[in-house]
Amino acid sequence: MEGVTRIGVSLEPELLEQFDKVISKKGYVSRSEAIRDLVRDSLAETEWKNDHEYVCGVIIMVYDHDTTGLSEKLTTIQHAALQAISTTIHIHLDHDRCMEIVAVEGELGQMKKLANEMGTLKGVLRCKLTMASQATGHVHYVGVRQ
Ligand code: NI
Repeated sequence: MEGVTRIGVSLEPELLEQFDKVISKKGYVSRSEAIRDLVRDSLAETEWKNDHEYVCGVIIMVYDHDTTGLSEKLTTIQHAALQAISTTIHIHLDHDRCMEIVAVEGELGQMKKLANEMGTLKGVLRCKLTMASQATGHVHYVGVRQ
């Protein structure tokens, strides 16, 4: 491969065996590609430790829509964070549960606060913030905002 530097990595046999099992399950064709992805993830996560960093990502949330007042609370929180949210996708998972994918952009600290605010509400079963990338500093609106 052009433009790459080869490095040697020493691993204990057990660790290598576990690693090979995981990467084969994930469908990696080479150890190098799996290691490159791990390095990228690790670098990205380190970048995301600065709460003032401008980033974009998604909040994935699963909640029980029968919990009294929950849908209204989630809507109120999202309206209050209007500038940070570019779009929300709502999926009815089954009779009781809904999933929401909220695309967010802004300062990391704000994104964490928003995810935490929603994630700690009664009836929210899971709420996870995943950062995708550093962002340019403006939200790309989908559709017209009033
Ligand atoms: Ni629903």
